[in-house]
Parts: sequence; structure tokens; C-alpha cells
Amino acid sequence: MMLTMHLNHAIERNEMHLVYQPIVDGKTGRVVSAEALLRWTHDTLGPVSPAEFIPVAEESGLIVPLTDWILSTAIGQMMRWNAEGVLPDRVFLNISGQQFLRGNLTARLGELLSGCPELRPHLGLEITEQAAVRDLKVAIKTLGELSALGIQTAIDDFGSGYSSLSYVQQLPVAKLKIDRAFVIDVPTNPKSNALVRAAVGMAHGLGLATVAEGVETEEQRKFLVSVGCDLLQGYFFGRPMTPEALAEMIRQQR
Ligand code: G
Ligand code: G
Ligand code: MN
Ligand code: NA
Repeated sequence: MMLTMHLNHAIERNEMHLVYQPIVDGKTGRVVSAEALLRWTHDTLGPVSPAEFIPVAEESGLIVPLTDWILSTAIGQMMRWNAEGVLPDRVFLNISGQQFLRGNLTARLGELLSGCPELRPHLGLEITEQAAVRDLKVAIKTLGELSALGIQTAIDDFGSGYSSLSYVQQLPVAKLKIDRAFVIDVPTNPKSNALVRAAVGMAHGLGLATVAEGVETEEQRKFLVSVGCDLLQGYFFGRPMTPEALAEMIRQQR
């Protein structure tokens, strides 16, 4: 398939880059975390979304070198931020089902972090519930290993798929990211308000912190803070940006 060929080259030729979106503390409004997002701009195809090429990478096996590139690039960036004194408390990476369930993720992270153990408590991984429940036993084991390394994990896109409260209870994760689909309708849709309130309450009841995704307006921000959502992310606070721009944002709030 064409995309597979282009993707192969993209990794070889370093056509990929990571951008970082700020995540703020709901109470203080300060940038405390960031989510790394993968970008690929091809010469003739133009920008291709990871939503499109990650599944292709998974099918073709290219996900292995790609994951390695993502992990080492993000960790390299974290080392530079750390040296500059602007490292966020947490930097979250998105991990697909295959990346998560392949088995050697923890080992590879352990290797990459062996020279910089101080970064471990600053690293976070986002996995979707669908990925975790594909093999619940392996997921629980892997999440436990990551947690033992000091790496925090979050459930991404919560509420978007076949969310089951029983799975959330079984998965040893620290954060729940509430899907943008719910955030988009608050505070005008009472049903979305109720769902977001319930998700925050449930998460807190299980000892998990919450992150609202896709916050675009002051009204949404106010509502989310009022229901106790811990962390907020979205265009209202900042779009995914270069590592330099994120560093500048963190410097500015000193
Ligand atoms: O950033 P954007 O809206 O284009 O992302 C589209 C989708 O791709 C989202 O679901 C996001 O989680 C996913 N995504 C972005 N970066 C990565 C990455 O580095 N790895 C994986 N597995 N998925 C990513
Ligand atoms: O699936 P995941 O939650 O990882 O996807 C994150 C994607 O959501 C990123 O690609 C990012 O570009 C996008 N995103 C982040 N904030 C906003 C926002 O406020 N509005 C919209 N429409 N998309 C957002
Ligand atoms: Mn995500
Ligand atoms: Na998400």
C-alpha cells in the first residue's frame, strides 16, 4: 500500500515531529503538564493525521521503529527542558493498543530512561480503554510495571467507546481523560453536564485525577472547575505547539 511505503521513508528520513499541548491546573490555571502529539507532513500528501497512519503502522509492523522514535524523541526533549529548568511535571505520550500490548514497552522505556532516572516521575502514558480491554490481564500487568518504574498512566478518550466502570476499577491508572465529545456540550446541555459531573465524581471516588479534553471556551472552563475537574486541556489554553513555545509559556508564568 502507498501509505506504508511513504511511512517507511518518513521514519528513515525523519519527516516526523512531536508537538506539545499544554495541560493546566484547573484551580491555578498554571501549565503543569503537556501532551505530546505526533505530526507528519509529507512532501506531496501534505499533513497526514496519526489517526490515519498509526493503524497503517500497526498493520505493517512499522509501529516498532516509530514507537522507538517517539519514545526517544520525547525523552530527549524532556532532558533538554530539564536542563533549561522548564520541564513540566508530566509529559504524556499517546500509546496505541499494539504499542501497549506488544510486551516490551516497559523494557524499552526502562532502557531509554536508564541514563536519566530523574525523568521517570515526569513521564506519563495515555492509553485508550479499548486498547486496555483487548487483553485485560496483560494491560493490568503492564500498567503495574509502568507504575513501578514511576511512570504515570492515564485512560484517554474516556466515555468515547464501550466504557465500562468495571474496567476502570480494575486498571491501575492515575488519571482519567474525559473525551472532548462531552466537553463540547457543557455547560449548555444538561445531559453532558450530568455526565461530566458523574465522570469526575466516579474518578475521584476511585482515587483518580481527571483531565478534561477539548476545552475551548471560558464557559466550559468555569463549569469544569466548578465540578472539580483537576486538569484542563484544549485550544482555550493552547494549541499543540513546538517544544520551544511550550518552554516559553512555562517561563512566562514564573
Ligand atoms: O493530534 P491529532 O488530533 O491529530 O491526533 C489524532 C489522533 O492521533 C488522536 O487520537 C491522538 O491520540 C492520536 N495520536 C497523536 N499522537 C500520537 C502518538 O504519538 N502515538 C499514538 N499512538 N497516537 C497518537
Ligand atoms: O485522542 P486524543 O485525546 O489523544 O486526541 C488529542 C487531539 O485532540 C489532538 O490531536 C489535539 O490536536 C486535539 N485537540 C486538543 N485540544 C482541542 C480542542 O480544544 N478542540 C479540538 N477540536 N481539538 C483539540
Ligand atoms: Mn491523548
Ligand atoms: Na483523548
